Amino acid sequence: MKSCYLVAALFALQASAVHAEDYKVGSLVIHQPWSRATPKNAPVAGGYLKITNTGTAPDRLVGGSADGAKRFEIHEMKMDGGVMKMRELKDGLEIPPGATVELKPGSYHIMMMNLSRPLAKGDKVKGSLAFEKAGKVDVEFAVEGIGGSPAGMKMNEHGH
Ligand SMILES: [Cu+2]
Repeated sequence: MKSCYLVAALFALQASAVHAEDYKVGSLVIHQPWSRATPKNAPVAGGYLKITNTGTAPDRLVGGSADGAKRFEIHEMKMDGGVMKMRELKDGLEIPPGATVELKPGSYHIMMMNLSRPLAKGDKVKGSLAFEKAGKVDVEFAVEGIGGSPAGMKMNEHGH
């Protein structure tokens, strides 16, 4: 019964990001990178994806790049004294062996900062991800609609 539930959950997730693709590097599989359309004059966009480590050793997402973004950071969101705050993960994000780590709104995410142009729904943003062991892989972020912002995800909390 557990596997049926998982399959249903996977279909639900895929339906929300139908334009995106999977990428492989080393023993890592990167599922469906996507981003969100940005409001005019908002120089920041989130990047979301899932990373599965099919190997036997841990790896870390340590950086990357996105076309048009001067800065590319890996963030986490956490409750801090009742307020949702985000901070940069300076040492990157660990992908344990056999695990799938999801970067999603309200949780771990990539922050594309100082964007040279707004992102529009349907755009593809070329970029790359850098892993400590697996190395670098080129990916493409599919830009979805603006949708609702996760609670507490405010630009002024970045403090950069
Ligand atoms: Cu952030």
